Amino acid sequence: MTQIVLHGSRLSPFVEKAYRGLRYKGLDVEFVELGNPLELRKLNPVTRKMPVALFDGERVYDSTFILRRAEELQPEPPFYAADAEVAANQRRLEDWADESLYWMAMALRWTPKNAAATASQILAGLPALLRPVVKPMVTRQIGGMTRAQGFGRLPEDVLLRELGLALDDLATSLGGRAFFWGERPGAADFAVYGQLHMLTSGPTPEAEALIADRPPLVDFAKRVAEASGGA
Ligand SMILES: N[C@@H](CCC(=O)N[C@@H](CS)C(=O)NCC(=O)O)C(=O)O
Repeated sequence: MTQIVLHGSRLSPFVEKAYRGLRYKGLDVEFVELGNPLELRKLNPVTRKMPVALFDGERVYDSTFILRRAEELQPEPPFYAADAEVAANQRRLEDWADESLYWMAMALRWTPKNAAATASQILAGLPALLRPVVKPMVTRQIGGMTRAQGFGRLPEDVLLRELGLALDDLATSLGGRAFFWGERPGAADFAVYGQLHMLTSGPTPEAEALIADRPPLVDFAKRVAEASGGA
C-alpha cells in the first residue's frame, strides 16, 4: 500500500480536509505536525502552503490535489459522483468552501476583536520568549492577506450577516440529507467540514454561535468526523 505522510497543522481547514479525506478512504496516512514556516518552504517550495503530502516520497501540495490523488489510488468510496453534472456541483462546492467560505472565516479570525486570540492560537507551539516578537508580524502578515482579499475590509456586522447567509445556504443545500450529495461524504463535504472546524476552534465565538443556531450543520459536522475516524 502507498505510504502517505501528511504535513501541516490541524488548525488549517485544508489540512483537516485532506487528513479526514485520506482517513475516510482507508489509506495508510501518517500525520506530521509542521514545526515552523521554514520547514513548510522546504517541503513545498511551489506554493509554500499547507497541507503537503508525500505519496511514497512524491510531493503533492494543495488539499484538492491531494484528495484527487487519493481518488486515483483508491477509487472506492468515491469523492466525486460518476454523474458528470453532480461531480461538477461537488467540485464547485469544494472550491467555494476553500476559496470563499475560508476567507470569510479568516476575516472573522482577524477582526480587531479576535486577532489576539487567533495569533495566540497559531503561536501556541512557539517558545514563550519568541511569541511577543512574532505576534505582531503574524498579525500584520496574515491579517493583511484578509484585507487584500476583500472580506477583511467589511465591518464586522456585515461580515457576520454574510457568514450567517452562507451557513443558511449550506443548511438548505443539505436538504435533510446526511451529506451534501446523499448518504456518503465526498471531497466537498470534507472541504466544508474543514471550514466549520476552524470556525468552531476557539477565536471566533460569533461563528460558533451562528453554527450552533443551525443544528443541521452541527449534525453534519459530527457525521463527517465519525465517517473519518472520529476526533
Ligand atoms: N488551496 C490551498 C490553500 C492552502 C492554504 O491556504 N494554507 C494556509 C493555511 S490555512 C497556509 O499554508 N498558509 C501559510 C502562508 O500563507 O504562509 C489548499 O487547499 O491546500
